[in-house]
Order: sequence, then C-alpha cells, then structure tokens
Amino acid sequence: MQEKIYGYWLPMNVSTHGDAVDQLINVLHVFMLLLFVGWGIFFMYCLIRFRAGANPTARYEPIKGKASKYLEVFIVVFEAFLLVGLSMPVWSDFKSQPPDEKDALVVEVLAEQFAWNVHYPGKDGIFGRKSSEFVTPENLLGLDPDDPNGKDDFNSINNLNVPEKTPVLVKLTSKDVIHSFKVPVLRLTQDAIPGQEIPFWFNTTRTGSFDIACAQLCGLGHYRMRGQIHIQTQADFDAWLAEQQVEESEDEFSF
Ligand SMILES: [Cu+2]
Repeated sequence: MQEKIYGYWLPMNVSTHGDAVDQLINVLHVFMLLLFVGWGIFFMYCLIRFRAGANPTARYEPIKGKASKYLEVFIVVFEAFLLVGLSMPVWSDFKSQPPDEKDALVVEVLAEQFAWNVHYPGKDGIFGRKSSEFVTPENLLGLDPDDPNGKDDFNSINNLNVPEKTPVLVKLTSKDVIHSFKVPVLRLTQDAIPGQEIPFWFNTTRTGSFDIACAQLCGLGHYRMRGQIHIQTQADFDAWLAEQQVEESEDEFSF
C-alpha cells in the first residue's frame, strides 16, 4: 500500500534533522503571509486614499510620518534574526558535525545520466578504487579490477538500503553532468558534481520506502532519474546485506 506522504502542508518527515528544517520553513511561511497581508492592506489603502478624484493635483513632498521607518527597521531586524538566529545554527549543526565513519553506514553514490549507482564497500568495509577508465556496461562504478579492496564491493542501481535510526554518511559524486540528490522526506538536497566527492549525512526515525529524485535538470531523461531509499530495521538490513554478499561471491565463481 502506498503511504500518504504529501498532504496540504509539508511532506512526511523521517529524518532526525527534519524538524528543525520544518520549523524554519513554518516560521518563514507565517512571516511571508503576514508581509503579504500587510502589504496588500497598505496597497488598498493607497489606492483609495490617493485616488485621482480626491487628489486632483499631485503632492511632491515625501510623507513626514515615522511609522514606515519603524516598520522597515523591524522587518530588517527580524530577517537578520531568521538568518543568524534560526537558519545558520541549523545549517552549521547539520554541515559541521558529520557522524564518525565508525558509527555510520558509509556508502558512495555515483550519479549518472540517468541513474543512481549506490556503492557499498562489502565485508571489509573498504571501498575499492574507482576510475573512469574502468567503466564498462558490466562495471558501472569503474572499479579497478586489480584492487583487492574492491573484490567484495557490490552496487545497486536506484536503490539505497539503509538501517533505521543509524547515521548514514553518503559520499556523492557524478560521472557526467551535475545532478542533485533529493529526498523530500529526509529534507535533504545535495548537488552531485563531476570530479568532486561531496559528503553529506542523515539519520532516520522510522522504516519505509521513499523516493529519491534528481533535482537538477540533467538531460532528456531527467524525469526518469528516480531512485528509492529503503529504510529497514537493522535485522532486515543485515539480511539484505548478507544476500548481496552471497550474490557477489556467486558472481565471482562465474568469471
Ligand atoms: Cu540527474
């Protein structure tokens, strides 16, 4: 059964940092609504108060009253508070305190036109060396066949499996053009830039399968660059991991 993710307001949130982001979005929306209504009333007032019928000749002196000045100062101070008081702490908390690699699930995501290649390090926990020169239709990640660390690595396409309530550290890059890894329910968007490996992290609050979208218009197939994140219980995730590793060793025998 498809879960209801979207309603009248923000989509469901399943990440630990999502509440802080939502709070910011809510405050901003209420503030924008107040500004909209305020300016709308002022506009109506001006239309009536300064209509041509009642004011046949224009007056060139500016208004003497101080009300507008105080209002503008208040708005500037409030906007500074939004930026310095609310946005920056949330952002710096999220950006400057990534989880320790020991405590997190570390995966690499390699974006390409038009898919997400998810690279898991396998049993040894070490990623094999990747290079564009090794990329073939069978070796989508471009793993170096001579690197022993890459022997037990495996990848999945458009499917990112993670255990719930565990920090996940993603190292994101791109093979071709700029893509953007976006998971609305995780309140997460990160551009993927060719030639750069950009780390980001998240932590989940519950299980479920949710969409991963590409948020950069990256070519004609952009619309079908859709992946899924599967947040599983630790037991389910371990079972899935074991299954992948068995498949991987079967692959090796078939060479
Ligand atoms: Cu894309």
